[in-house]
Amino acid sequence: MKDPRQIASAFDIKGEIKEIKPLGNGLINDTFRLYMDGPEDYVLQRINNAIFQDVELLQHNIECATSHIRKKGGMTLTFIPCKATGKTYWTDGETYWRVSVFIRDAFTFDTVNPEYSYYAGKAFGAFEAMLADIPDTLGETIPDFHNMELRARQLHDAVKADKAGRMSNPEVQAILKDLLVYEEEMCKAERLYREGKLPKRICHCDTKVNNMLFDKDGNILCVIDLDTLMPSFVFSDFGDFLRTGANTVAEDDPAIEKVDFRMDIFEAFAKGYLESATFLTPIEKENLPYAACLFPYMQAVRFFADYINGDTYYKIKCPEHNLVRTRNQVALFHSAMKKAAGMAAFIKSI
Ligand code: GN1
Ligand code: MG
Repeated sequence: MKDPRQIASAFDIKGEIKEIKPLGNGLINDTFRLYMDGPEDYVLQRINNAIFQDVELLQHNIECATSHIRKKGGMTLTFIPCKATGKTYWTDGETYWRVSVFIRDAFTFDTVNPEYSYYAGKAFGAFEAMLADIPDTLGETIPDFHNMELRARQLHDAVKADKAGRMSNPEVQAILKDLLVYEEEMCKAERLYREGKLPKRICHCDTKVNNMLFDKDGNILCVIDLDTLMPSFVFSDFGDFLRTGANTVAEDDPAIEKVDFRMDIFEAFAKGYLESATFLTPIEKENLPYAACLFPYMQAVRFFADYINGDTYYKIKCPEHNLVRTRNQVALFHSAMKKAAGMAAFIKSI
């Protein structure tokens, strides 16, 4: 890696850099905070271009979306152009970097209570509503990112190749068998789309709890981590928030007996979301409980395929990390499935 200080100075930033420290806990990009002697601090990020292969498209999506939100008076991220090219990223042909303004006095959370969950629902619904009339065409920064049929195929390919020799483990076989039972049911969104019954809209596609900035009073400042902003089903944003927000424990907690899908979080989030996502069609609305089950399932499939492939996608902190994550997400999926009827009843009631 090149010196972050040198890279940062390629951007049109104000003041001198006092210090650079790692920031956040994303699983894909490397993120740093630039402490400046000027009025603003910045966030410097190395974009993982093995995963985001079209950085030009990625930054195009982000620039269009942030300027559209800003025009509507919403708060959003501000990216700094590169001095030499005027583009919002810098590259030496190998690595890709970008800089945005650091938002001060903001907090992120890895867990939420029902009150914050309601605000989050409102914020993500409002985010989608603001982008509903964006005039630009946005592309898929990771093609078929939340396509369950593709994710299922990738799991089958991983199993067949067994690159890391992990398929001989009986537990791995048992998890596979369990996941396969639900595969067809979980691919419902793609079928509805092919039948012309389900639209794609501009979605955030990584609505983890910690991708939202709050102020000290609990007001939502803005939605961050816009890399996966792309056309998708609304299920992405609804389901992925609950995957992290409604789980009683973190997605990689090994204590799977503690995993439970929290209905209080579901109800608060759904209420907020339905208040601001007023554009939803009846099919989208009635499938929100499916979305709440789909995302733990899809994430289980993704972590599991990565484990079988020998951990090439997600950053890991221990050799079994992806297996631990898989167990956790499978448990969450089963908990959500048990509560799906209750979720449907709640959605109907509001
Ligand atoms: C990745 O990097 P991070 O933590 O924001 C992943 C998400 C997963 C998530 C699981 C581009 O997001 O899709 O849900 O890890 N992002 C990408 O924690 O694959
Ligand atoms: Mg993130």
